[in-house]
Amino acid sequence: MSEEKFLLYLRKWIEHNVEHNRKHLEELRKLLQRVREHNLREVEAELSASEMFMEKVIKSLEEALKRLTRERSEVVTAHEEQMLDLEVEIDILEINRRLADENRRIFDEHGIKVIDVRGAIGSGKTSLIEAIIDKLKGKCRIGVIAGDVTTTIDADRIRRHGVDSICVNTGKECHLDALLIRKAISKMNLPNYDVIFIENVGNLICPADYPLGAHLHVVVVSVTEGSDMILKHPLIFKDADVIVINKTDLAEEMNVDVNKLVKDARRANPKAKIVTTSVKTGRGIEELIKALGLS
Ligand SMILES: Nc1nc2c(ncn2[C@@H]2O[C@H](COP(=O)(O)OP(=O)(O)OP(=O)(O)O)[C@@H](O)[C@H]2O)c(=O)[nH]1
Ligand SMILES: [Mg+2]
Repeated sequence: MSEEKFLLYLRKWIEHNVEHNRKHLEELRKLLQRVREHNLREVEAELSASEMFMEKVIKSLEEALKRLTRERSEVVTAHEEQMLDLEVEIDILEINRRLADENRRIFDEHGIKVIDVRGAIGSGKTSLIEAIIDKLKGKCRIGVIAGDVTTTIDADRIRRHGVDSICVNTGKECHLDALLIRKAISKMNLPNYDVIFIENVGNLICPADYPLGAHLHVVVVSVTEGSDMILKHPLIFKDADVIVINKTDLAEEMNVDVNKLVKDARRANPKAKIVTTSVKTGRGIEELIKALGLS
């Protein structure tokens, strides 16, 4: 096939597929509307993601068509692969943001306050949630979505306090995402809850890029991670509403200055409420409940 013929064939193929995908997208949107009317949340989550991927496919095909009409030297650049990676990542973050907005809408419809608990591995996220549950028993109806890489250990711990807990395993991912949360809430009877805690996967980097639709973000660090955890991971603290410095009972033993951690937290995010806690002694738990607006 001559180059001229190939280019003509390619153009036709792209045009055909743009049209074809547009029709499918239109059909999908109509079905999605009906899925929403029937309140099929888990199906809706998957179809919403498909809708966004199809939009992306159409956009890429249209872009390819545009590029076909330009000089070929402009089409290929030295940084093509990097740009592609970047574009894919930006798209995934955008898709996550849109799903997070939809999650927020669902939570708001049910009048549920949702708290995303982020923090370092082993810093005490589950322990703090357990302590809060015990204090608020009978005062508000709590549900927990417990994110973990593989096990159900945290969800099992929470259930032992008489509270429903949905376990979300991320496989090898270092953060929860809005689609996983949508799937989790589709398994919950939302009118049963006033507050839902989401325990994110233990990590101080990845969860910052993946909003879940929560109303409040808590970040937990503990003195056992040393004196510089906050300085080393400033980004995750930037959008925290509440910063918790936990395991203060071990500060002396660890030779860590809690006041220094408080100062670092204040510098990383001057607007956040900062609470120092010890689940072991009970220090700061009431203050934390107040900071979360749950008292
Ligand atoms: N001494 C002391 N130990 C604590 C405190 N809070 C939690 N721990 C202990 O620290 C360990 C880890 O606590 P978890 O609550 O499982 O921590 P986590 O952040 O949920 O851990 P991952 O979900 O694995 O990231 C457990 O052995 C807890 O008993 C505290 O304030 N003081
Ligand atoms: Mg945990």
